[in-house]
Amino acid sequence: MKTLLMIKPDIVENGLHGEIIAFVLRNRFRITDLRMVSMDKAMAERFYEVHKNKDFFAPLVEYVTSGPVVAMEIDGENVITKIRSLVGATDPVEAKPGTIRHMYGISIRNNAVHASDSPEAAKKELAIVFGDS
Ligand code: 3AN
Repeated sequence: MKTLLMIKPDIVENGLHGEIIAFVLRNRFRITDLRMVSMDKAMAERFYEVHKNKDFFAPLVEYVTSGPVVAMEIDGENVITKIRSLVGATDPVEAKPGTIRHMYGISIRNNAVHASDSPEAAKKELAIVFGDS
């Protein structure tokens, strides 16, 4: 099973992506692909399609296209659930100590990373980010 873990633009801008990659590896996850990507508007809209009717959709697309992201393909048994638990709750205020969002998230929008939440989402998101490789 595979998932996508993506480090969001403000973290990359602040030079903290290396720490997150190291944290993932230290937790014994296997990164099978890794790429820095600048998402354009069309890519971001496809990526966040499930949220297209939400009021936070436009600012979310704006945010994720504001600079390069770092995308990781991670492989392993039950990796979707395991990575989601390493990432923590969507709102960093609710994320447990020791999770990526507790350590690096600053708000519900600027919550440091994205992690696929189902096998279908992982397949779609990996294709969007790594599709042309
Ligand atoms: P998760 O990333 O934990 O799966 P989703 O899929 O509900 O959470 O949300 C996708 C992204 O949309 C979040 N990572 C966050 O950046 C943004 N987001 C979610 N809820 C809100 C909200 N209420 N206000 C602003 N941005 C939000």
